Amino acid sequence: MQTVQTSPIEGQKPGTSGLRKKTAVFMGPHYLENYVQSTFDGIGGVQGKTLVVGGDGRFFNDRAIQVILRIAAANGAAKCIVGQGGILSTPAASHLIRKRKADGGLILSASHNPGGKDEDFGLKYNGPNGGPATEAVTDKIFARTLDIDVYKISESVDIDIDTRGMTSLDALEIEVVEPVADYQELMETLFDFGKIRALFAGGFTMRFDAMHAVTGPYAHAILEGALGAPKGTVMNGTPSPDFGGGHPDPNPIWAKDLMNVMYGPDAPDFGAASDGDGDRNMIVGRNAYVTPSDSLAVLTAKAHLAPAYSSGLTGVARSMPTSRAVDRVAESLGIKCYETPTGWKFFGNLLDAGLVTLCGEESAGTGSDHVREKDGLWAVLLWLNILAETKMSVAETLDDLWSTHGRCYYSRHDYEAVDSEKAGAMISALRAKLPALAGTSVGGLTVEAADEFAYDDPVDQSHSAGQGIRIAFKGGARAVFRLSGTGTEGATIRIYLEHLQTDASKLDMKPEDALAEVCNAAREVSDLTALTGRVDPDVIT
Ligand code: VG1
Ligand code: CO
Repeated sequence: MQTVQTSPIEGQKPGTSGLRKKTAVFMGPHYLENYVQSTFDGIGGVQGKTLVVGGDGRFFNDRAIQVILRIAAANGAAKCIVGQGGILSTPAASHLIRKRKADGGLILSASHNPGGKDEDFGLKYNGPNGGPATEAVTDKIFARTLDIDVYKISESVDIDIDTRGMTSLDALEIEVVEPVADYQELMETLFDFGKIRALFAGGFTMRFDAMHAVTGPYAHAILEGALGAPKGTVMNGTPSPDFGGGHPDPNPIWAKDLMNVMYGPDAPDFGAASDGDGDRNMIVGRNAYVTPSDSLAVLTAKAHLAPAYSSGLTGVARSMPTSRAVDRVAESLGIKCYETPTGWKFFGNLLDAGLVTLCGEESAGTGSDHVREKDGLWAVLLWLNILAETKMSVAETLDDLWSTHGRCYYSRHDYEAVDSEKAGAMISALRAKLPALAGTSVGGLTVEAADEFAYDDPVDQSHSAGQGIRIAFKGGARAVFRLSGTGTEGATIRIYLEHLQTDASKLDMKPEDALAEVCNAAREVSDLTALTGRVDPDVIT
């Protein structure tokens, strides 16, 4: 064992779970070591603890795991449970932490960000409930990154993480486990696999785009294996360290292969995609893209058709920028809908306390109380279970939602790699305007209410301020502004646009037309172009 003198590292933003940086930064001298030691120090040490370790297989995943194991050994950890080949999807890691009653886990991923030597890498700590660390814990880790002076590391040769079974490193016990089996077993307890198998046997067709990322092996085993979908149902199903050179981000822009199939001449009945680490999902029917916000609303309305949720939902939650479609469904079901800040960690307490069963975010994350992360394949299986019961198409399912509850037209505009100072200045200027906005007219719309979202956790009473600016307009439109916490270059400004339409004759508009007014109003009120020099967004989802 070696004790290495080191100095503080720069990089983690306060309030964010884990760290995302260019891979080269993580590979720099002592950087990863410092962050792993800071994490261990921040959680009160790992002496005698059991940790789950795995990642999405991106470039540097395997090397980073070797470093983590050596630091865990030197810090006295009792055991590490590692996915074979270093692979674990984020939801599978969450499940394994819970199933094995581990003290936590380290997940290696930069999620939907591209991977490779010149792209992104990431590492985050999840707690004993299987979910992202709470702000109290991430604050301690962050504080430690600022004053770390030594790390401890074992001087061992590489451990074989490609072969299942038990091995050891000094006094650290290492168990290498098959990454899919436990997760698949959990899915079989939640859904009616027989019904879904019968759906496929009856000719229902599907494409699942794993985007060259971690869900490939899971989707092959579950969809084509256990559920009997024909070979070829899973596309881009072999994980690669650079995700085939693409962005493993399941949205209509980056999941182009799938969108082409679903809007092409021989479109299958159902399409879905998942991201780098398998926690996000995109759902699309034949010629029918489902916004993540609408997907959450549909799942809330129909979850009772799947065995795990047959007795109904205790409540639901959505992140603040997510559309209010789910609120309307929750109201009709007579259950509470919580509004939380962006980021899965805010759902953890609500799920642990049994206050909600389902939750979701506009950024293609949906999940339930079965784990403490969002779960891409879980959402796909719940959709399949629902369609197997209703025998409706995706388009019919959406029409049903909109005709019953109205339609929340929705879109997110991202402005990436904006100069951080300019982005900060834009938000500050907008914040300063808020008190005088109500009643004024912007871009032809009248402001009804404007504030900066803050959250009081109903379970632990913690207070989170500065969670995004929201402006509601008369007539059902809303614009939300916030800065991304996950970007790795400059600042990313996110503008979320929404328009609730309940007029039955206006449920069939093009989203960009339905949102044109609120889009103009948002640009005007924020002075976006004058303050940042930007006109058009880099990504529209
Ligand atoms: C983005 C999304 C947010 C999501 C987060 C992590 O954060 O907007 O909804 O929880 O990514 O997703 P931000 O701060 O960049 O807007 V992923 O799939 O890491 O796990
Ligand atoms: Co992800």
